[in-house]
Amino acid sequence: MKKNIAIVGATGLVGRTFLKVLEERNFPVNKLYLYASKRSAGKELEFLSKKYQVIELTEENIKDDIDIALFSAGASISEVYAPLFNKKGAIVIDNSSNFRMREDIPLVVPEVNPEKISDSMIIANPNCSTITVMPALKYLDDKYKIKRVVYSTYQSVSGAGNEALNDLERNLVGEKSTKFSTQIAFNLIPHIDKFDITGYTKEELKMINETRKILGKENLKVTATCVRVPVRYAHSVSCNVELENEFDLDELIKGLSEKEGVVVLNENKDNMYPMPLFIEGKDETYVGRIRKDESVENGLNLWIVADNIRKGAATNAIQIAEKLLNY
Ligand code: 11C
Repeated sequence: MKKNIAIVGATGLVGRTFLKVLEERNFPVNKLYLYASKRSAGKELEFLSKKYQVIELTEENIKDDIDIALFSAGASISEVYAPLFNKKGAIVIDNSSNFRMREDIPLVVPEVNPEKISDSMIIANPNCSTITVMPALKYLDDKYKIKRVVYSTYQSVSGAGNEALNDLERNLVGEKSTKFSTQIAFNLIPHIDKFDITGYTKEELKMINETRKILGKENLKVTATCVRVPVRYAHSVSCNVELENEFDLDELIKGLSEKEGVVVLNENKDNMYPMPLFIEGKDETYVGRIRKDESVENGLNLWIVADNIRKGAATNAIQIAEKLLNY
């Protein structure tokens, strides 16, 4: 049955990608309501060749016939508006960090823990860097039991939104950044989101905590260093993993290549490994450079890349909505 869909944050990078992905996947949309801030209200966006006017996000403007609301407007908007949409009967799939660690809210990657989709009125979409690694890590955990993970991320500027993409372009013609604190072109910034008192950034803590919640291993040893790189789209993650069980590398690679949501690109001799430039626009997670880490027992190194706006945000949320259709 067709659903009435709302998009909150419709004019942003993820908001616009929701529209594209809904179209591409032939999601059964009946009515479509597009919400954004006052500044964007009245703008027109296209869906299936029809123009829709953006509605200002206010409590009074929330329609009472919405089935599913896809949110990508930041944590403070989600905090206020998700319960208001719920009150009008809409299930919210939220891209922000606001509800992710709440015990009563499922945090879902559909290829990993679809069983967590319950009758909760809010379902949280994980952080894009976490989503990138989850399908591969879930396979490794199911088959060999993960003991410890070390993440080093290489995150594209689009993760910080449109203004950050503009910074990269500005820097390339010699102008200063306005979104980032410093130049991102020809540079790396080992600082994503705010620092907390431990010296970790919130992005790093999100990867640590969300990994534990999604894999259902609250005591998993996991650490992360998150770095912004001058790449437009797609986040890359170097993962060093210690497994409890011994593995045969060829068998492990074959098993990974059969995991839903994973594409193995691991032909070193042909320079076939995942690179962000070529993963942009794709909906799967790409895994390469798969090799043993001989410095520890049952150690493994992997390089994983996914489009942060698509699988890391819009596509994952819409895959959750697809699961709701059959729920
Ligand atoms: C980035 N991963 O690349 C962030 C963007 O918690 O949903 C997404 C932040 C979040 O800057």
